[in-house]
Amino acid sequence: MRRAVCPGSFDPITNGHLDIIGRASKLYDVVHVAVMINQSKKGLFTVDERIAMIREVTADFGNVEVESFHGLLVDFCKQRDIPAIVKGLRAVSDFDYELQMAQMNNGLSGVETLFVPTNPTYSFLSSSLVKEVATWGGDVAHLLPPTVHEALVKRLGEK
Ligand code: COD
Repeated sequence: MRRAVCPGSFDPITNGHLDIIGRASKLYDVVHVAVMINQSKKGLFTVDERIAMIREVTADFGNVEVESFHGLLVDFCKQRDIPAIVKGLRAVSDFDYELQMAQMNNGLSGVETLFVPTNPTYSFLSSSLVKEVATWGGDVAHLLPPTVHEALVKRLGEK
């Protein structure tokens, strides 16, 4: 069984994330989506809310498992016998940090990182930018799955 993991904060999942997860799901038998818990970063959505949104929007892929993890990504991989991390690369600016993490993770445990070039439609897209634009009333509906967009508008309205 070929397994890979797509890790991230997913606060919330965007069409850019979804594109990478969908493409990974065609290459691997099982794709684990790991919502990595960073206690120093207060999210707009709780980890459970993020997991529920990701499960809903990846259900049609048929081979995606979603869970959270508190700790090192390499330990998530070790515990589930996952040999590969799949990451999207948006621009050269992503590369420096992603390369560092890939080399650190490989040095720690031998896990490989595979980079998938982003769909150019989403090359400028990040969860933080979407939240910022939506906070000021900008239209981000085309950048998120519809149910995620609905949840974002509702959450920002509560603030
Ligand atoms: N197009 C394509 N891919 C995208 C896009 C887009 N528009 N947006 C995001 N992605 C991909 C990227 O591969 C990105 O890395 C991933 O989705 C997740 O993005 P985010 O923004 O949700 O998550 P980040 O960048 O906050 O995630 C960082 C991790 C949680 C993966 C990292 O910090 C980590 O592995 N932490 C666990 C602790 C650990 O092991 N630390 C040591 C690392 S060496």
